[in-house]
Amino acid sequence: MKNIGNIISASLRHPKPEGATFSYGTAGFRMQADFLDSVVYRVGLSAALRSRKLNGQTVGVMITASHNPAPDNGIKLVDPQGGMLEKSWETYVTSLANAETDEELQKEIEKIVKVTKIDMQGGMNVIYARDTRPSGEVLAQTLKDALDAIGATSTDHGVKTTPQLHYLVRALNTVGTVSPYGEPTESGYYQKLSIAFRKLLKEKPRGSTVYVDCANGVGGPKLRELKKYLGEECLDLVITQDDCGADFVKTFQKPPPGTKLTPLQRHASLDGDADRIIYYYAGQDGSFRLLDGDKIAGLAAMFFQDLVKSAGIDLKIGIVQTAYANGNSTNYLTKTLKLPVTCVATGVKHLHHAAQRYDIGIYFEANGHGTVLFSPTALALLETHEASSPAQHSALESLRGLSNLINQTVGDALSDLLLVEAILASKGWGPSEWDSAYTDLPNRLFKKVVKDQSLFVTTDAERKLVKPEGLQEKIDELVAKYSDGRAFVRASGTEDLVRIYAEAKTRSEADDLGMRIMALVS
Ligand code: 16G
Ligand code: MG
Repeated sequence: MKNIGNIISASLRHPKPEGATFSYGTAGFRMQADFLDSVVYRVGLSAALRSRKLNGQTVGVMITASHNPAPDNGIKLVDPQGGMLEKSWETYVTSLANAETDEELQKEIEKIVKVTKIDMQGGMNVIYARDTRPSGEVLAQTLKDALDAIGATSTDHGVKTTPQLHYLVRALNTVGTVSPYGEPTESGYYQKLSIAFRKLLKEKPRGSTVYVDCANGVGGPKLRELKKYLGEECLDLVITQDDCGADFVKTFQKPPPGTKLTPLQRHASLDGDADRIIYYYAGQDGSFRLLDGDKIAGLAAMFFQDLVKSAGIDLKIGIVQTAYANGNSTNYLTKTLKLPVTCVATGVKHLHHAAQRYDIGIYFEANGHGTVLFSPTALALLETHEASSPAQHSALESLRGLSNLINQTVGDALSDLLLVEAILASKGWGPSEWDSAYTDLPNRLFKKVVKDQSLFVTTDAERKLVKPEGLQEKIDELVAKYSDGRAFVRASGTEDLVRIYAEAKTRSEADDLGMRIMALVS
């Protein structure tokens, strides 16, 4: 490889911390920013190799640690179609990140080139962006160091939300093709979303307000930008920057401290890199109500089912959830709407993959990560189908609009916000009508620091433990004692601990079940 000398000499400036082991987790590498330098350098090399493997198509790199504390950071790769890095490549990236010496690094690079049969003659294109974390700027420099050393063409897109970077990657790779994804710029992204949203609202003024807390992250400035494109008459957005965000609201089931809820007023919280959103509101009686990812999935499923029926077309709708989905949300989808539901392991990449099996695949994690995917067949049908009545025409137009409004590369808080708002506007609903589809089963989430989280091995989409031996039987025995009881234990993919989820018919039963399993795990 002709640039190997450059790669190794630049690598001297980014030495690997001795003995450290890095793993490509649920959403890439994530840790205290101080330890990330060598990882970022090597991810840069991997991105370039991946691009070369795919004939120079543009690959994306995002520097973010999502909702983790400010001193953390992370890095992940985006494949040319805008989705997450293909699974088999996670191993290669990990082997580069863990090469102990520069000689080993060279060997690993040469091995990847050989094993994946990369023809090194030709260009490599990589774009990158970061969220607003203070450590992002220096890490972006390191990334550039790697891309320069290996000889890749690269563009720094500065501060972006994670889904914006995914959008840019897909848009860049589809310029001039039969299905261009959109103009490959940040303003192209806002234009695509806002034009679709205004069309869906049929330019009708919405006249009500939604309060959005952007978790002190990159969502704040970007939502402010999007707001300019939307126009006040379409949607009145009040943007706040609380420190907590979606994770706090979901975990503690209360509004961010300092946020006062007026009954029936819509509120939403994003996370740090704006790929996750949840809604909440106060009921007429002032009680706190959560409208999480499951509720968004339910709303979207109901809406898409109606539209597909009204449009008179045959498209198979399916929903993908994880074990964290509330039992009653699954009941609503399967028993009330009678739609197929698949359960997969935690992490956007697993849901995304499973959702691609449907014509319209709706996927949401309870924590608010999610989107809706239209298969190529579905898109073609929407394009060509001729309506035989004004009602069919209108439903088809709405489906077309939604396919543009929804970011199909990855879950996107800004796009999901507009999706929810478009559905509510179309139904003339407030949050309580939306909420009335079903009532969540009371549930509790615990975390437990253990000596070695790798001892906890799961199966059946993380719903059952195979190791430690005997533990699952004990959990089953406990669960059987509670009405509508369900519980599972899994190792976190982003933190060094074990998570415990329990739900049951009443609040006290859910608490009790969770606490007992916590004691078992200890
Ligand atoms: C990451 C995942 C998210 C998942 C969460 C689970 C992406 C973009 N993000 O944030 O989907 O819900 O991890 O974390 O894939 P845990 O393994 O610590 O429970
Ligand atoms: Mg995130």
